[in-house]
Amino acid sequence: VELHVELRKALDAGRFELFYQPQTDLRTGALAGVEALVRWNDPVKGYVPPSEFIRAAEESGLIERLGEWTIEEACRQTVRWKRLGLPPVRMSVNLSARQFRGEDLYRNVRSIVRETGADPRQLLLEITESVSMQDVPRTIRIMNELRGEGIRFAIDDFGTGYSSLQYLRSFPVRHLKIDRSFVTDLLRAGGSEPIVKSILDMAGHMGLDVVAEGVETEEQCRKLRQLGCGEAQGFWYSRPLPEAEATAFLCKLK
Ligand code: G
Ligand code: G
Ligand code: MN
Ligand code: NA
Repeated sequence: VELHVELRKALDAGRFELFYQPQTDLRTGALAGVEALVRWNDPVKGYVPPSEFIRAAEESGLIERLGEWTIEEACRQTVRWKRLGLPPVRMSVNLSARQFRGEDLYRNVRSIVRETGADPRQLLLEITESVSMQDVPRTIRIMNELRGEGIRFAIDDFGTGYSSLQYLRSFPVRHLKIDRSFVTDLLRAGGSEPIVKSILDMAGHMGLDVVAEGVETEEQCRKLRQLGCGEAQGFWYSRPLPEAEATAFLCKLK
């Protein structure tokens, strides 16, 4: 069976789940937010990561449904956590290129937010650098429409694409995510430290918050803090957690 057929069946059968990975404020150690990461829970294969199906979902057009489901589920989760008495959690959600190119993103997101009763100010939509650069005026227009609802944006995988700094300045974004590859290479002699420093320096001047991805060791953490990076996400703090474990994680912090 072709992958996109399997994916469609899985979507109909409710076999997708969101995992949540905590993001930590490096200055205070407090929770800064979580990133929702989709998983396909297949009865035979177990949890299948997005690297194995996002492309097929994009190519088949299924990503529009899957993406809407993801935003809706992330919104519902913020409401469930609120009902448990937890403080509002910033919820990052990844948008795919195709979702962002679709005409209805603004209306869809707006209606999902209204129907779920989520607070749009908790939502932080992540778009990759390459997606944001495809049609810059249009990207800015859609971002501004959603900004009008109180939704914020982050540029994901920053440093791996070719965004002009001039364009970056005109995007209504407040957050950059430093790509994991730079964190991995941060402590090696001749590694990525100069690049990370430059990104942090630029972000500081532009008033952008920075999240470093893929932080796996205490040494990386210490270095990032020393360089003035605001937030970190990675296995050092926590793997992406299924709902029940993420809820337990948040309850422990309260
Ligand atoms: O979950 P994992 O750590 O394997 O994620 C791998 C990649 O898949 C991430 O870089 C992320 O950009 C992408 N991804 C995860 N969840 C989603 C999602 O809900 N929608 C889209 N479009 N991409 C996602
Ligand atoms: O949105 P993005 O594509 O960056 O999603 C983050 C991806 O990176 C997810 O697939 C997540 O499981 C993975 N990830 C998160 N933390 C770490 C980490 O510390 N190390 C590695 N190798 N992968 C991580
Ligand atoms: Mn991301
Ligand atoms: Na990323």
